Amino acid sequence: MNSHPARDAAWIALVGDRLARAGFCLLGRFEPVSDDAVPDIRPGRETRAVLVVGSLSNALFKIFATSPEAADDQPDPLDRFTRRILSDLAASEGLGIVFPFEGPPYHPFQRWTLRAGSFSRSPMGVLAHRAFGPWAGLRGALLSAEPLTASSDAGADGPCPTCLEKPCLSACPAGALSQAGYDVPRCLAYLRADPAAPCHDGCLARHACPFGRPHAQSAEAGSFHMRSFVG
Ligand code: B12
Ligand code: SF4
Ligand code: SF4
Repeated sequence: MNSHPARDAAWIALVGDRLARAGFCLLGRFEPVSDDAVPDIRPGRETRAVLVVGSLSNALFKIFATSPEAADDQPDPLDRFTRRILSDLAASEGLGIVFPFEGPPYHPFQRWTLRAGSFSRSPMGVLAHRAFGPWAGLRGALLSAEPLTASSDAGADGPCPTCLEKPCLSACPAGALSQAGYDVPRCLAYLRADPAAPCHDGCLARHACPFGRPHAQSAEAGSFHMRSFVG
């Protein structure tokens, strides 16, 4: 007997509400095929649907800041907070869960988010969305053994293919971004050489994107992420 509620539009909305109350958001969903490299929930229990969970930093940070993980001086507080909250939600809904920070090898979270729709890959490497711009973090994937009965509500494709000027590319003071991609060592060398560089409060290239400006990271959230990136 299936003890879980039907995975219909009402259930998806309920999961979305629970995520929003905890500071997260439902970015999209898809039915995996073998090329997607989505794991089984456990041996013999295949994943039939994936719900991609993300966050917008400013909403998440308000809630995360009051959590025990934010105050315990242990490593990776945001990842531990995310694991606790999303694992509880997954268990209560009879879902599996995997995280982007598990690895290496890492789960291909950007590939999964592109499969869910509404995003495009930006020249910076991050995925961009018409409403959220380059500001959505990817936080987890909920795995359902039951197929979803509601059809996908993915919106229009992400903005990058039709963004002709690509202001993100020219905004990098280190010249680390070009049509050829993101030169990570060059970006890091610039940041490490200049502790006063404005990028330490958030990547200037991301801030140059005209999409999703209301969701741009605050200096507090930006410096939290940049500290963990610069190491
Ligand atoms: C390793 C890693 C890095 C490494 C190396 C990236 C690389 N060259 O592969 C480093 C440390 C450089 C890095 C940096 C950043 N990262 Co990073 N990173 C990851 C991680 C943990 C694994 C990537 C991976 O190997 N996946 C496995 C492959 C098989 O999966 P995939 O989906 O097909 O992966 C694709 C991406 O890796 C992409 N890619 C290639 N080069 C780059 C470069 C960048 C900057 C990004 C974002 C992606 C990217 O190409 C892969 C093949 O299609 C992912 C989380 C995850 N699980 O995916 C985050 C992730 C890709 N990173 C992310 C972000 C935001 C960043 C930063 C921008 C944030 C920051 N401040 O720390 C920085 C860049 C610095 C800046 N200028 O601001 C986000 C992207 C969110 C989005 N909207 O797309 C992710 C998803 C983490 C998250 N939890 O949200 N990252
Ligand atoms: S500036 Fe244009 S190309 Fe760059 S991330 Fe934003 S929409 Fe994409
Ligand atoms: S953090 Fe600064 S140096 Fe690095 S890619 Fe962004 S704008 Fe360029």
